[in-house]
Amino acid sequence: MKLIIAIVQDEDSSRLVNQLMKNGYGVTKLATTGGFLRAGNTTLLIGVDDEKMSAVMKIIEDVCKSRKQMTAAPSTMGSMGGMPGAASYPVEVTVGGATVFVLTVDQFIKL
Ligand code: 2BA
Repeated sequence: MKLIIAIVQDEDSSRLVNQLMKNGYGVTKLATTGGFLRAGNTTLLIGVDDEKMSAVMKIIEDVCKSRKQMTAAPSTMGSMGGMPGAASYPVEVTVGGATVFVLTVDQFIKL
């Protein structure tokens, strides 16, 4: 069994959860924040049997299309990653798509 940890854009998350549920996969949705943009994103935990991995990856790929976006990146100076009053600067970032980690699950227990 694998645990898929997928970090996706908030705007893609509802559709992705719907698609996963519709296809019978269990999913947990977490509200998270990206370290670079300091903006909300969504992390999904999806436990899946090994042979279903590629089907789940296909759903993620189909729903989470990447696109380019200009954004104001925060200054990364200072101990907490930003200095009060420091100017932000515009950067082009690729958003959407998905950042996916796949972990092997030792045990899956429901009590
Ligand atoms: P953020 O850290 O907010 O990053 C959002 C997007 O900003 C990134 O998209 C990337 O396109 C851009 N970006 C990140 N760091 C950058 C930098 N130093 N300079 C220029 N552009 C930069 P993704 O790479 O698709 O990442 C989307 C979200 O996935 C990230 O949000 C973060 O929450 C998570 N993530 C990405 N890589 C990760 C990792 N190695 N470990 C844990 N979480 C990760």
